[in-house]
Amino acid sequence: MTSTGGETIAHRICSFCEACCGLELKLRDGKVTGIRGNANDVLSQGYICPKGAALKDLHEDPDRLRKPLIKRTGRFVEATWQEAFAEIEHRLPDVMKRYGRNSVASVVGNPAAHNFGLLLYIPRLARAIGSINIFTASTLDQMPKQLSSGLMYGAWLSIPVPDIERTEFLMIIGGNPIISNGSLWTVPDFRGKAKALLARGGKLVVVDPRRTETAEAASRHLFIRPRTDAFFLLGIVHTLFEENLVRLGRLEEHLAGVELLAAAMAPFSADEVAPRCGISAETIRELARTLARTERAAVYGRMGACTQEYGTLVNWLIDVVNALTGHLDEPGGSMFPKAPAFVANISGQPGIGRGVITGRRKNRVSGAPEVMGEFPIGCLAEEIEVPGEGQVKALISIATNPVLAAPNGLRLAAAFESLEFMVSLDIYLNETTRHADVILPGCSQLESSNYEVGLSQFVYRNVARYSPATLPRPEGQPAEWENMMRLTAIALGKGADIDVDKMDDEFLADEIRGRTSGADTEAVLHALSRWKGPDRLLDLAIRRGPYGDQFGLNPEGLNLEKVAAEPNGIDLGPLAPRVPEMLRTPSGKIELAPAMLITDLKRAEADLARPTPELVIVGRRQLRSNNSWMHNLPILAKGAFRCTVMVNPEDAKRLGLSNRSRARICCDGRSIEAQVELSDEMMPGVVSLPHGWGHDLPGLKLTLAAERPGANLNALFDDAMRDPLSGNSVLSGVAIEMTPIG
Ligand SMILES: Nc1nc2c(c(=O)[nH]1)N[C@H]1C(S)=C(S)[C@@H](COP(=O)(O)OP(=O)(O)OC[C@H]3O[C@@H](n4cnc5c(=O)[nH]c(N)nc54)[C@H](O)[C@@H]3O)O[C@H]1N2
Ligand SMILES: Nc1nc2c(c(=O)[nH]1)N[C@H]1C(S)=C(S)[C@@H](COP(=O)(O)OP(=O)(O)OC[C@H]3O[C@@H](n4cnc5c(=O)[nH]c(N)nc54)[C@H](O)[C@@H]3O)O[C@H]1N2
Ligand code: SF4
Ligand SMILES: [Mo]
Repeated sequence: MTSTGGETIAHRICSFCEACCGLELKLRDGKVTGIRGNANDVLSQGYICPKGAALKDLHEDPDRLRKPLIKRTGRFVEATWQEAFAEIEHRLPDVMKRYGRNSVASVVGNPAAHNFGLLLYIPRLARAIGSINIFTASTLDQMPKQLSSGLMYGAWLSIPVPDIERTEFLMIIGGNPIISNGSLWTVPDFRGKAKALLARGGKLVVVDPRRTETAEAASRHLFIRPRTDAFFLLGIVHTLFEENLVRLGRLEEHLAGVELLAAAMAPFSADEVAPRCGISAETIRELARTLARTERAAVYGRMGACTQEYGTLVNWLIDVVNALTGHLDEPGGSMFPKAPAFVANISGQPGIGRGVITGRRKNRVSGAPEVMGEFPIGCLAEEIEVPGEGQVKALISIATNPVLAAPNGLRLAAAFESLEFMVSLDIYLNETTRHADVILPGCSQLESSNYEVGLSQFVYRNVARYSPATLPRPEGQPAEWENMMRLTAIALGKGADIDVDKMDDEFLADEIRGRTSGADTEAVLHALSRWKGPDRLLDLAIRRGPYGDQFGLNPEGLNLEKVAAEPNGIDLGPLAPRVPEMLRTPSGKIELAPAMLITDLKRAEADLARPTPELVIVGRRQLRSNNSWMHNLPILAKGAFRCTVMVNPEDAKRLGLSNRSRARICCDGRSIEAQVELSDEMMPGVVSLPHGWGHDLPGLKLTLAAERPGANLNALFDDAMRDPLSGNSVLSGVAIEMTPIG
């Protein structure tokens, strides 16, 4: 922070989305007077989107909760922190005692991934509760990529990203980074980087059932029938083998399963798959040839590639194509970042590991396998509804709004209402938290320090950046990690009235003692003593990490003090090849043909000739929106109404729909109403509606959002529709019927 004439300049990383832009904030008298991109930030170089500036509106939003709420006879009343925790202590252990630990479920949402005070304290709380019932937004999002990466490279989050500054050819499947600003890929100012790619003679190809903003900026756009990407990619892989285009390069000795893979491709020639995906066999072959013959190329996929029943196959095949064309782990191809802290592929023995397994447990009602320690969020409602031993009776929701974000959200809402006890850690009284008995509000983002724990392994360039708290917390407001510790203490039977700092010390000492000898533990604790809470965990992780000072063994190395001293961040250089050092598979190789995926090809083969439904619906992200929770911020809510269903004019004619008319959208007896927007951006037979809307439920405190509530896309979907391997919900390409209203 620097101060002149009563004005202070502060820096922090925006944690609204994965781009992680560096912000420069102007402050006067404890108020934010301006926000812009930090031109000197080592990663984002001044880039900012409209949401970054909305941090001020969020901080000032009168609807943002500042005091805990307790529900008394059906109505929320403000309470002190002491009263709120006393209520939880009174009710949560009682449920655990009467019904067992598995009766308490936790559900964690997207902002927790961007808030290290929550994220780093989830494992402690989960262990204290000891329930198998853990659910997160990952199974609405990226679980297929985590599973395919885990199987191939041995760690769930070892996910390669395009080396965009050096590539000549980038193919994007089911992602719209100009709007989303990148996902499982931290790439601020994607538009600028795409422009630079085209300017140096490179090509950008977008495969999407909508001609998206990214497609508009690309050299080529291909419509694809939703949910058929596995077939499209199988056609490419088949062609690579058929035409002898496979070029393994440096990775050859590190790849296992190439022959098995080749044999498994037999049923999927470009001619066989083309009718299913709506992309011609000639185009599929031509793309395979281009990928194989271009020196520096990468294929990348995102939400559209994940939220389908073959999500794990699709995400595996993306990396298979990169590997077979010699572009995996190569400059200009798809590469593995090297994060400074917390990441599985920087710790333990390099080059080998235990790999990943799934299905160590099955969920009680429908037998879905656990993946990465959690069950599919699509199983949450049934676990609450179906009686029997292990039925969920209490819920802890952490920064999540599944009533709008998860399929069949209204079923979930009814299930939440039937719980004996629910506590929500959130900042709003919204569609999900209205069902809670106690809401514990997190502080404003500006009032806490932060570090992007997970995203630093998906960056287009390695960096170390830390955000100190910009403003002090209001008197009495705890940090979110302190709330997490207090909940942990309650679950452990220690009561709410613990000394949080002391308990945090004890946990940390135990965790360090597990890995070092007694005398070293004291020395390490002493070395970390200038930090508290998540900051202290961060200092420990950085110091032990690949760039760390190793507590003095590498005096030039990093620690939190050095990182915090650089408001613009520390540049750790472009991505560099990491295979085999980053592998954590038991074989020490990249598994190109994991048994689970080869077996799953049979399911795809049997489904090759499935007929195309007449009309399907897909989702759409928008620049001034972020999932379900930013529709209450004035700077973002202004302008044209955006929750419209885009329909191709040809389809509209057939269905009797006109621009701005209202339509009913039905799916298996569930229905919503939405405003029609005619658009030739849409592939015929496909309509698109954004998710995260539907703020017209009773009992919300979202004044502005409720003025233009929009429709809840997820109210249409069946929560049982999943990719059986990863448990990810199917949220795309779902067959619907559409009829005019009035
Ligand atoms: N149909 C369809 N559905 C989708 C998607 C889609 O593309 N199509 N996308 C899916 C994806 S990718 C995701 S990630 C999920 C998101 O699913 P969720 O994470 O469940 O939904 P969000 O809308 O992000 O809700 C975030 C919640 O966190 C609260 N919150 C915000 N900041 C904080 C904070 O600092 N502390 C605390 N304690 N709470 C906070 C907000 O008030 C809100 O209640 O939605 C999924 N749902
Ligand atoms: N402005 C804004 N930014 C965000 C978010 C937000 O809500 N708003 N959310 C954040 C989150 S949580 C995430 S996970 C990321 C997501 O980041 P992205 O995945 O880049 O964003 P989406 O807009 O969901 O892109 C999915 C694309 O897939 C297409 N699609 C749908 N079905 C299919 C299909 O079957 N096959 C193919 N090939 N394409 C298909 C859709 O038309 C859409 O263009 O964005 C993050 N950034
Ligand atoms: S793109 Fe926008 S929302 Fe995302 S980090 Fe940057 S400023 Fe924040
Ligand atoms: Mo997401």
